[in-house]
Amino acid sequence: MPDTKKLMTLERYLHEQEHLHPSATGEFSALLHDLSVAAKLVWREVSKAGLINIMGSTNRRNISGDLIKKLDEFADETIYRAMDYSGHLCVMASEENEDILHIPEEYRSGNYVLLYDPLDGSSNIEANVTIGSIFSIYKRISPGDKGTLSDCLQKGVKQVAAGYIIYGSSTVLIYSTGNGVHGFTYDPSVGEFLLSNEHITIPGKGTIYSINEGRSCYWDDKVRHFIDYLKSEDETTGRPYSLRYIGTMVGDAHRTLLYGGIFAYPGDSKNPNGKLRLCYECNPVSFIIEQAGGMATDGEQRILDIQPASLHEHTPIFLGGKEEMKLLERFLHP
Ligand code: AFP
Repeated sequence: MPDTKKLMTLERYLHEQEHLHPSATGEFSALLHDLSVAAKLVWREVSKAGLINIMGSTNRRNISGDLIKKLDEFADETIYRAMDYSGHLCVMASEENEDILHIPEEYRSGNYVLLYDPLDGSSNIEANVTIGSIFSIYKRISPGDKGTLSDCLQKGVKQVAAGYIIYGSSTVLIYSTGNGVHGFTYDPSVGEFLLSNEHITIPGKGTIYSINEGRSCYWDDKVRHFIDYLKSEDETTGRPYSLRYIGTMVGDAHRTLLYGGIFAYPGDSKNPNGKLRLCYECNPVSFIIEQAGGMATDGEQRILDIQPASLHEHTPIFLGGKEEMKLLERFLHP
């Protein structure tokens, strides 16, 4: 018999999961399927990013005569259009848009809310460095037909599903519906995402720290002492740690998910709330990290417990395996 794991497409996996839960309506499966279609379209453009520049360098129009769009704008529109018609969503919000995005009048309004960062790390595109798309799904809380801002401003703990797609040396979709974290790798030759990592767990202890050390002159002493500790030598505790920093949050978080260690974008004297966005980056990634057995905080409280006050607010973040997160706590709250 062939190894059926190798034949496990995202579609089939979602279908089988749905059957394990008799009350499931199939709405999640439909939403995740539509997201995977958007991911394939974004992957197609991302994988020819350099070519788009070459083709666009003369008259900024592609071969079909369409205006060439920046990739992040393309990803933003593609995800919106892949998700707007299904009747499952009542509202969306994207990191690229100031306000919430309503569902077009011609389509039904549904029970769910989608928040997304269409292309995280877009300043890395030109250098061919890993970028990704991140998503969060919530149940709507507002009455009525159209979704509202309040539907989008829910605590991360209310997420019913979250995940991301990484366009790296291969394209990988990671998601959780609160029942573990699962990964699917895109096989372009068959046009499908195939199950590659089921029930991913973050190592309890790692060997890597990940932070923009160029900003260390702005850090407070507690963060500095913690990082100094990780960098100092001690064989019995596995130090020094190695530094890895991509500058794409979803890439750094994905490596932390698989290899363990800690990723941080702390607040500092220039940016007290750090740089990363609570709703579009920190909540979905923290949901995944927690589901994989890790932890994510802003240094004071669990990221998923923060009540967002606005769509684009920032928060400091520290996430990683249990051992490094407990160690961090000792430095932040001695
Ligand atoms: P861009 O989308 O502008 O590239 O920003 C990416 C990002 O929001 C996040 O993905 C990175 O972790 C972070 O910025 C990197 O910021 P620094 O350049 O300040 O380290």
